[in-house]
Amino acid sequence: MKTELISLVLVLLALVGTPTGVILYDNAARPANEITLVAHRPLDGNWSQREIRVKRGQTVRLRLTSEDVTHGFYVPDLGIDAGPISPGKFKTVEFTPERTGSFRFYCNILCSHEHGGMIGQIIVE
Ligand SMILES: [Cu+2]
Repeated sequence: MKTELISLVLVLLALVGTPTGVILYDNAARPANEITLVAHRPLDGNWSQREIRVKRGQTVRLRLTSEDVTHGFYVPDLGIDAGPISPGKFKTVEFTPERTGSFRFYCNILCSHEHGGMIGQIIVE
């Protein structure tokens, strides 16, 4: 009887504790500032966001993906070059801006004749 009670308590602890631990761990691992940026050819609307506002000193995680062809993501003044972003795949870039200002981002992989229009800016406040 006592063994059964102990088993029951252990099962309950596992049932409640596991999801709680997973949620706590997931939140701890995820920076406060996660932004998903979708690339598509300029005629279809360009980047999903052409202006990204972040805070100085706060770590930003960018999740980059493409809807059509392979694109690039390049922010020379922040030292970011994500390399090729394949359609349907995600690439993650993390950075912590140390100074305020406005930083241009570009597509740096020739994607279409509208390639030159694939620009935007990261504003660090
Ligand atoms: Cu391009």
